[in-house]
Order: sequence, then structure tokens, then C-alpha cells
Amino acid sequence: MWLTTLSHKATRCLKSINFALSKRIVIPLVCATLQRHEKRATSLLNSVCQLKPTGATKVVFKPLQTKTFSYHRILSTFSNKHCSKATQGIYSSSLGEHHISARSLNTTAAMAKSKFEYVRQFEVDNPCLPNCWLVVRIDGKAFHKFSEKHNYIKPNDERGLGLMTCAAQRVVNEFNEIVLAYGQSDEYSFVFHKNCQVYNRRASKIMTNVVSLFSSSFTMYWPRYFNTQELLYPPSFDGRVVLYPTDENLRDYLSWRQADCHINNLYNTCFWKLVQEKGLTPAQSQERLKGTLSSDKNELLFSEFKTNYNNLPELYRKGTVIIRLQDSKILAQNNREDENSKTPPVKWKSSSMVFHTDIIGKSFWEEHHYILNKKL
Ligand SMILES: Nc1nc2c(ncn2[C@@H]2O[C@H](COP(=O)(O)OP(=O)(O)O)[C@@H](O)[C@H]2O)c(=O)[nH]1
Ligand SMILES: [Mg+2]
Repeated sequence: MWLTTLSHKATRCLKSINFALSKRIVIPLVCATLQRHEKRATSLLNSVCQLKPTGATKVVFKPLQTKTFSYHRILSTFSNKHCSKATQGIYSSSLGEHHISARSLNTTAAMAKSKFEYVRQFEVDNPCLPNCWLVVRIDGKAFHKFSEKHNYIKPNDERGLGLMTCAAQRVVNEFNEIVLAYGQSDEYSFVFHKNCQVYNRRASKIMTNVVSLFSSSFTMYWPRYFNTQELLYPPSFDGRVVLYPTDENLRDYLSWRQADCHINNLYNTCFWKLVQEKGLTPAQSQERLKGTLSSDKNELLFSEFKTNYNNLPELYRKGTVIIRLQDSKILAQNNREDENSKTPPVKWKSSSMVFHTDIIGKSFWEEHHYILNKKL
């Protein structure tokens, strides 16, 4: 199989017209490609891209280093005019060159049959910048209401937190490119490797797949965690993609989420103790805590409720970190090799590993240095 290798200018043009090449152009172009008739292919492409004849577009042919498509297969696929299955991977970028393959031309030809096909031009890709850590954060929609309706225990419900982690593990298992996930309350952040190429780094595609798999898993595994508590209505989650160009930015992001977990948990613990154990109304409790510092809240818990905040479960105070099993295997090996290494507080679940530990300080990252350093 031969590829037409296009100049960047031609690629841009083709991108802008979204491969809405007419059949008139596509068929001769494929023929020219197969015959390796560079001059003819160049002129056809120039005309379809509406470039001036002097335009810098030049088509050259290169052998494709794959046996996926044989010469005959290309021809027969191409002649299948009713090919309805949209194929993807129109572009593949290697060595800085853009290729258009006979396979993509085939798709174009099939699509060109419809006069409505031009609407594809309205679709825009939103690729994520290369070489940046890619974080997808999902967050429960109106979970103050959802948790109330489903009788969540206040301020922390182990069933709810467990279910969140179960759904997150399902996502981690699905995407090999996720190096770590961090969750607390009704949110989870999934960190994709900075060099990951999943879905060609298309932000919407990545984010929607993560959020939808998370939501369906949350619903599917609900009975496992909530037993007789019926799921009264379908929960939903929003999602966003954020890119972090440096390791430091990524660690600061995760520290921010863990600090948020701590701040909220300390406040909520005090708030609900005042309500549940001192009989204050929510408004009174809120008033009592207004303007207090962390130290005041710690003191309040200790003096009025004999509670040492630091003795509360780490699940509540630190949230949850998930790493992949393949990494944890390395970790286990490291631990065996280094007797002095702290044994992580771990629970083994499917193909990932769960921690409730500090990720703001250095030690987690030193102990698990492979998370940020591993090659994809
Ligand atoms: N009772 C209880 N509520 C929780 C728990 N986890 C999350 N929530 C609720 O979910 C909310 C999540 O916060 P946020 O996303 O800002 O609010 P949302 O817009 O209502 O989803 C919290 O404010 C709590 O009301 C839990 O374990 N127990
Ligand atoms: Mg929420």
C-alpha cells in the first residue's frame, strides 16, 4: 500500500474542508495513488484544496510499513460504495508528516454520496496539547440532594465513598494510559500519562468516555454497596479536562484536591457533631463555625467531643488514591528489595491498588517515583 504524503499546507486545506472531496476527485486520486502517479495526484489535490497551481503542495508516495491493507483489499474496499461505517484515523502523524491513506479516501467517497455530508465541517476537534499531563475530573451533579435522598451517612458515608472508588477503578482498568486517580466526596480526578495518545488526545472524546463509564459503573455497582437502599433516580456527573505542563503543576493540582478534602472534612465533621451531638440547628452550627481556623476546629473537636481529628479514618481525611496494578507490582518488588521501605496501607482490588494517604508531601512521590517517570 502506498500513502500520499501531503505538505502541511495541503493538510490544513483538507482539514478545513473536512475531507469533503467529491467522488470525481477521490476516485482518480486513489487511482493516482495506487499507480504512484505523483504529478497527477498533486494536481488533483491542488484543485480540491483550491490552491493556486503554483501552490507548494506536492504529493509524494511512500510505502506504508504495514500489511494491514493489501493492494486488492484497498481496491475492493474502495469499490464498496455503500460503506456506511465511518472509519477513523484519517490522519496519522508520524515523523512530522501527515498522511492521507486510501482507507480514508474510501470513507470520503462513501460519505460524498450524501449532499448532507458538508455538515461535518461544523464538527471541530479539540486536541489536547502534547507533552502535558491530562487530567479528567468528574464531579457528581447536585450530590447534596442525591446524598440526602439516598440517606447517605453524614458527614462521610463509606458506602458512597466505596462506590465512587469502585466506579473509578472500573475507569482505571479501562484506560491503560491512566497513571493515577484521586477521589474525595463526589469527585474523582483521572491522570492520563503526559504522552498518552488515547483517542488522538481529543479532549471531548476522552472526557465523555471517562464520565460515561464512571456514571454507568456507579449505577451498575450501586446495589453492591447500598444493598436495600434503592437507587431512586439516575445520578449524573459532569466532567472536564485540564492540562498540566509540568510535574510540579500536576502535583500541585493533586495537592489542591487533597487540601480541599481536608478542609471540607474538618468543617463537616465539626458541623455535624454540633448538629448531631449538641443538638444545634444547621444554621446555629454554621454560625458557631463562622470565621474559625483549622486550629480552632481541631480544638473544638477535642475539647467538646473528645475527638482527635487525626485519629479519624484516613479515607475521610485524605481521600483515595488509585494506582495501576502493574505499578503496584513494581512497588511490591521494590518493597521486597528495600526492607526499610514503608509498607503501603493497601487493599488489593481487581487490577488496581487503593491508598488513603498523603500526596501533598514528598514521600508518596519518592516512594512511587515510577508513577511520574514511567515511559508509555
Ligand atoms: N452525607 C454525605 N454527603 C456527601 C458525601 N459525599 C458527598 N456528599 C455530598 O455531596 C456534596 C458534594 O459537593 P459539591 O460537588 O460541591 O456539591 P453538589 O453541587 O451538590 O454536587 C457535598 O456537599 C455533600 O452534600 C458523603 O459521604 N456523605
Ligand atoms: Mg458535585
